[in-house]
Amino acid sequence: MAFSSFNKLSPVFFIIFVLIHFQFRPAFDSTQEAQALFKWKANLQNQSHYVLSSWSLYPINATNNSNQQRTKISHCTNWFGVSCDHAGSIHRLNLFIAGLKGKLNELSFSSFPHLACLDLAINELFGVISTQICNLSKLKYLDLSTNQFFGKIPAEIGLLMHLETLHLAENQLNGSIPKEIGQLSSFSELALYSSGLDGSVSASFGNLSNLAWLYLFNNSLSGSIPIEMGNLSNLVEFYIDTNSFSGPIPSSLGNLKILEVLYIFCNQLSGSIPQELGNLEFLTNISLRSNNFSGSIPASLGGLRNLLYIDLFNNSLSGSIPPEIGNLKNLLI
Ligand SMILES: *[C@@H]1O[C@H](CO)[C@@H](O)[C@H](O)[C@H]1NC(C)=O
Ligand SMILES: *[C@@H]1O[C@H](CO)[C@@H](O)[C@H](O)[C@H]1NC(C)=O
Ligand SMILES: *[C@@H]1O[C@H](CO)[C@@H](O)[C@H](O)[C@H]1NC(C)=O
Ligand SMILES: *[C@@H]1O[C@H](CO)[C@@H](O)[C@H](O)[C@H]1NC(C)=O
Ligand SMILES: *[C@@H]1O[C@H](CO)[C@@H](O)[C@H](O)[C@H]1NC(C)=O
Ligand SMILES: *[C@@H]1O[C@H](CO)[C@@H](O)[C@H](O)[C@H]1NC(C)=O
Ligand SMILES: CC(=O)N[C@H]1CO[C@H](CO)[C@@H](O)[C@@H]1O
Repeated sequence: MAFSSFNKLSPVFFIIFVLIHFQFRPAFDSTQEAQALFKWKANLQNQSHYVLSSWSLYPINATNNSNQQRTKISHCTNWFGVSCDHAGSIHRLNLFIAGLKGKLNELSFSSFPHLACLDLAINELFGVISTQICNLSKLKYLDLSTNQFFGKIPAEIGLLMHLETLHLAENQLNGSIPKEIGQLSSFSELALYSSGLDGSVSASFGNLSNLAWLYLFNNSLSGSIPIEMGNLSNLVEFYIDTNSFSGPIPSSLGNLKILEVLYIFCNQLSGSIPQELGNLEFLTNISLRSNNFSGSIPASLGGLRNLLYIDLFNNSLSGSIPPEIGNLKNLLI
């Protein structure tokens, strides 16, 4: 009896709940997000305005609090590149190859507490990457590659605790890769190639236990390859070619059990090729070309059953080619 009358009443409770929920929803106001985007748009150069023509504040300034739902729906559903979560706050900004020209820092980062994905790749955005980027505290995916950003990568990137992917490739950055990136325990993909970076790679990178893809090629990075890189047990692709790394290849790289690509060509690395590289049973591509490696080619490389490509050209290697290399049945080159 009690249950059936409750069931009859429940739609009423539901409606009351909905009314309370939307009338008295505290603090977070999604119109602020829309206004922050609109302000950024106004500061971008004219060519950007065409692609962002859907970013209009008209429906927002024409409404008041009693129909705020409509306001949310407007920028969440109608604005190019903007996606919201179920609560109406902006979750993703996908504006890659959008012809945007101007400064990223005119965007008020602290206005987007729920932003998880910011993709601005392949535009003409410029300026330094602001330390305020750490205010995007829910960010998982950040792609600013192929723009005209300059200056250093702010150490504050290391405060983005949810960050999984960072792409800053093909910019005009300088300085070193902040060691603080080593604190990002969810990190899986780092692409910083062709971006003018120098300095050494911190041993703290060995802490990135989820790192799968590391693309640092074509910079001016120097110093040794940290032994701790051997701790990156989920690493699949390792590109540090075309830099100024020196010293030996640490034998710990033989611990990278699922590694498929090892490109370290065009550096100033020396010493012998560690026989432990023969443990990399999933390795398909290895290039050690154009370094100063000496000594003989380890017979263990004959155990790399999945190898498709090997390039040892332009080193100071000596001795004969071990017969075990003849076991590499899949080699294409
Ligand atoms: C940009 O657009 C505004 C208004 O449409 C115009 O007044 C201004 O001259 C334009 N600036 C450039 C550099 O084209
Ligand atoms: C809202 O903004 C539009 C465009 O900026 C403007 O034309 C309109 O007058 C504004 N409406 C109100 C009620 O302020
Ligand atoms: C790095 O780039 C910034 C901004 O372009 C510049 O002011 C600074 O001098 C550069 N530093 C070095 C060491 O080149
Ligand atoms: C290497 O990076 C520089 C910028 O630092 C860029 O100008 C050049 O085109 C890149 N080279 C290749 C082969 O990608
Ligand atoms: C990261 O690695 C460094 C050096 O290898 C170590 O000193 C530090 O405690 C590690 N930090 C974290 C957060 O694991
Ligand atoms: C990381 O690597 C270093 C050097 O190879 C080693 O001493 C250390 O125990 C490793 N740390 C972890 C957490 O595996
Ligand atoms: C509103 C807010 O959280 N602002 C912070 C943004 O990040 C800087 C650090 O770069 C902090 O100082 C601000 O307090």
